Amino acid sequence: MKGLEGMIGLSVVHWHMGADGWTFEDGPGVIPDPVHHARFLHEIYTASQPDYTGRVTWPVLWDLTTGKIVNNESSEIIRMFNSAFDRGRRGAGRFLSRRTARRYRRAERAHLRDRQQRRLSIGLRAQPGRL
Ligand SMILES: N[C@@H](CCC(=O)N[C@@H](CS)C(=O)NCC(=O)O)C(=O)O
Repeated sequence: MKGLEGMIGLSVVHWHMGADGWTFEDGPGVIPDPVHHARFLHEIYTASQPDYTGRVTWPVLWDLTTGKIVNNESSEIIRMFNSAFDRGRRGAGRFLSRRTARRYRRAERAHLRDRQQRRLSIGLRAQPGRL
């Protein structure tokens, strides 16, 4: 994808999330973690930040140079891949076409607006006496 296969590795967790979260347990489609040889995804979060206690979700973008998680937000990772590697790499295309990227941003804005409106109306219902 975008000619980045040689630059960006890929690991895939097991489809089943157990009591201790996502694992790299052997299974269909699983690609083990070659950096930490982690058994659980949470090991990767604590390798990045030892006192991490938040949610452990995928995707995760890991930086081999700094030894830290760069980002775990899919929409931001897509945006980074779409723009970060464009300059100076001949032959590397865009991850999304400009048109698709525009549509994606529009849909994302609409989604955020909807979510905000829903939260607002839930907030108003929860506090009917206020405002
Ligand atoms: N902020 C994340 C959320 C990702 C997310 O919820 N991933 C799911 C798998 S598709 C997950 O790991 N869920 C585990 C959990 O919520 O505990 C994103 O949209 O990229």
